[in-house]
Amino acid sequence: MSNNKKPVDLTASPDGRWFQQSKFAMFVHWGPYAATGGVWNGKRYHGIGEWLMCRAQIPAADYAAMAATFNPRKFSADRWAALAAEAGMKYIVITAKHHDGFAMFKSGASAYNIADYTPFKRDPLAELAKACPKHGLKLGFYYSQFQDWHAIGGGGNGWDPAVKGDFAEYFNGKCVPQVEELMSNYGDVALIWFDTPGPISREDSLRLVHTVRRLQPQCLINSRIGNGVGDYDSLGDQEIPLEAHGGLWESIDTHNDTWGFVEHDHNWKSSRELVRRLVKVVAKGGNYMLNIGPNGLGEIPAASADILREVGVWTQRNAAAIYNAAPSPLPTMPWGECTASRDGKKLYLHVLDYPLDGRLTLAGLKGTIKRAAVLGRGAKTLKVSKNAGATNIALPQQPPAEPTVIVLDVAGKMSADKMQTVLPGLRNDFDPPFAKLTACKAGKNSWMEKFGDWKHADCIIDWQGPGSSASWTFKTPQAGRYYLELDYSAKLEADGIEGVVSVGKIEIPFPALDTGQRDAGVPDHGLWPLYRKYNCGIVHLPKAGKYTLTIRPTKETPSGWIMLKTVTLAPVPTVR
Ligand code: FHN
Repeated sequence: MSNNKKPVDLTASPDGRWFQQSKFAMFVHWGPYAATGGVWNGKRYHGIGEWLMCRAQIPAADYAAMAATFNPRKFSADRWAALAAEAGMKYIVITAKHHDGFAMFKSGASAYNIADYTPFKRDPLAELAKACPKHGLKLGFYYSQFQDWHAIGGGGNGWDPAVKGDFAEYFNGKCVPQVEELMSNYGDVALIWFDTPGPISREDSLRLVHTVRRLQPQCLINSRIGNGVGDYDSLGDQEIPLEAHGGLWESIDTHNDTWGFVEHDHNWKSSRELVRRLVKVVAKGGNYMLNIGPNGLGEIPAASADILREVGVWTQRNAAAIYNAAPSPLPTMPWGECTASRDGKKLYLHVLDYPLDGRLTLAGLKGTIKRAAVLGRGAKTLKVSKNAGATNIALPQQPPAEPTVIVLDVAGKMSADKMQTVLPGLRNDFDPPFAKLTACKAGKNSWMEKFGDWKHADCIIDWQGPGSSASWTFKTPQAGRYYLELDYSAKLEADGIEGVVSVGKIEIPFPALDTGQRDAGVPDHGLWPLYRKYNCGIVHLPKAGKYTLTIRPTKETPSGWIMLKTVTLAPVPTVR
């Protein structure tokens, strides 16, 4: 830590190399809300648990009375850190203070904290600061800088007049001093994760940056500090991007459909799904930070912990393909994703959807493959052959792991043309970011399923009648038959407006169908879109070669027509 009196160089950014190498992290949402399990006065709230105080409009005094009984006596920093390390995570970020205003650390700035306000009396952050290094983990803190539903003047509490007041009073009296405490009392802090900046001023964001830099010059600050003054980018909640990004960034995800513990949410993503998501993020150049929500006793739910251990088996075996991996040099592949070693001598092919014919095809790859093998499964090599510009790797008949990673040792510089490849037996998605657009736009659509449970879709929107189109050029190494599937949302006004998909010489018309919309049930959010899959018909690609797939409306589209998420060429199942 630096001397307080030193002048602070706000232009000096911390070294982000450790962050870039880490790739996989544990996010922890934990506070008194965990003790309610998402139930208040006998009513079950579905959706994110840490928002219970707001959703049930609990007066600050009543919530504080509940918080005063918070006693997570089974909390073990060592067990949490051991689990994170076993899963293959490299750092932990824990809620030091969430929107409920309750500090999960001993704070001189506010007595409303776990050590002074509850029978528990311990400081979990101090215990984690000790445990994490023992397990090779770094530690970072989440801090809700604008929203504080307990402090007078804190942002976000529109239901309890008792906390109305001056924001500056809260900001100067609680927020800044608590950030100072976090930066002073816990040794090296790897990063600070601010959240929901709301209308916070640039001056206030910079004040926080200044505080962090003064006390911990190497502590990274995420983008949710607001006003564009963070060191790295946090994407939207539960957002896994389709496109590669440069710079330092992370996807943040939930294990079930909440951040804070909710006793009735059992919708755990499987270890296979978690690894798929981790791989997708790493292949695009980012970090994957997965949240767990410990319960009111301080235990990580057993179902969540068991799944994380399964993830650990995979990350350990496939470590070389994840940690410090470079993003994919290849375009989207229907069987999965690719990462590369930083020296460019190895490519890691993450086979997320195992080809039924046991052949992994890479079209348009230039360079020499010296050796192909299943990563972490001994020295046995796989046969590599070339055919009509495509590289084929003979896979073991049964997938040796899910997902299987194939490592290619390559000589010299590998390159790949960026054109998408369509392969039989696999789902070939055509995604909005890679389309050529004429008189329509690429947009993003986000909505909640349950409260706070965000979903995101890249979409093609704002179609301008028959002159507008989206197209993708692709190549295929062989003839094939595919279902042509659309995934889209359309409003009533678009119902019946015909579109046409052309692939080579084939033209398939289809009617846009109203998919309906859902009342968001949240003030100021209007209606959420609903998406549907629509099968337009079967497309035959008569031979190997290059094709263009184009979609367009045939009539004027006053309401913007469809929000198109994906066009897919999907396998046509056959009898045997
Ligand atoms: O409102 C919070 C929410 O409770 C949770 O902490 C997430 C995690 O990214 N951040 C906010 C919403 O984006």
